[in-house]
Amino acid sequence: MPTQVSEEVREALHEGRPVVALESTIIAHGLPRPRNLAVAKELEALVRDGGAVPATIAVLDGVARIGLDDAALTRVAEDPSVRKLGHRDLAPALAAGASGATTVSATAWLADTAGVRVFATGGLGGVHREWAETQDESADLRLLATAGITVVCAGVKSILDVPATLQRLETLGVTVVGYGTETFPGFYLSSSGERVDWTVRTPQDVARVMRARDELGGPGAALVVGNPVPPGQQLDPALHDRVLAAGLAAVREKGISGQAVTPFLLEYLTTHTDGASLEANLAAVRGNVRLAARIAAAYHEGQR
Ligand code: PSU
Ligand code: MN
Repeated sequence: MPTQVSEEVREALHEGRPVVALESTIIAHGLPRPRNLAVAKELEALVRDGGAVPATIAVLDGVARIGLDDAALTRVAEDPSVRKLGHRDLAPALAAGASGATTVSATAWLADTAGVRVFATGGLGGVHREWAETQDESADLRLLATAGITVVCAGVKSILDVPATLQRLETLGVTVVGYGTETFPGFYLSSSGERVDWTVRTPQDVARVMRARDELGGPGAALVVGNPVPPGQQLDPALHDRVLAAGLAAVREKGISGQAVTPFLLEYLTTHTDGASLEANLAAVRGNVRLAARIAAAYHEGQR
């Protein structure tokens, strides 16, 4: 089998216990070493504290792994040959026996296929600000239009064109709700300033939306739960805007394109904010992982 579900995750799914999927691109390509490994372990511990089983997802030696042991997690964090895999890269990576970290699109695909209902990440990919020239739009959006999974995120990355990304999510039929907020979160920032049509306030609220979706049937599409980073832990908005403008100029000057754009900008912000953007990013991810565990628990509670 090209897909391997860890024993712990398999048992939890079989017994109807809550499981939370975690992506690995943030570990391999979104966070600086060596801190990334500590974060990967911390996120798994947060899922467990919330009463769910963590399923970190990655491809190792041509096998899509759902639920990683310590050795696998360490490889994802430390091995520089670990690539970045979107969902379109999964089949060639498996065929070639390659190793790679999975983005939101690849993780959501594998999680959904394995029957994991809830997934936590930092910020989704989306429509880039230079879309008119580059047509760069993350494959995350396209996949979320077809995978019936609940994704807890701090909105979409603020390096993107947020209004355009929200428009695209609407076109694709992806449900978007704000968690305790009337505005869509802004990744490093608590608010993007854009309004959301629906607001939920508790994990049980989200579980009710999930169950309503199950009962409706019809075409599958993701439920995006936008969970803001607490205002006290957000990046200073003026600093954010200033450094991001310089980062976007650097992308143009250096001619960076394709998969490299997002990791470059995340690292640029970390360096040029003296690590403040990294702390905001981590605060957002931790909050999302905690909430995802509570949502998974509430959903499974209602199933019994
Ligand atoms: N959230 C973070 N850091 C990240 C990502 C999300 O806090 O690095 C990753 C996710 O894996 C997402 C990817 O799918 O960035 C988007 O990359 P691209 O824009 O190239 O599609
Ligand atoms: Mn892209």
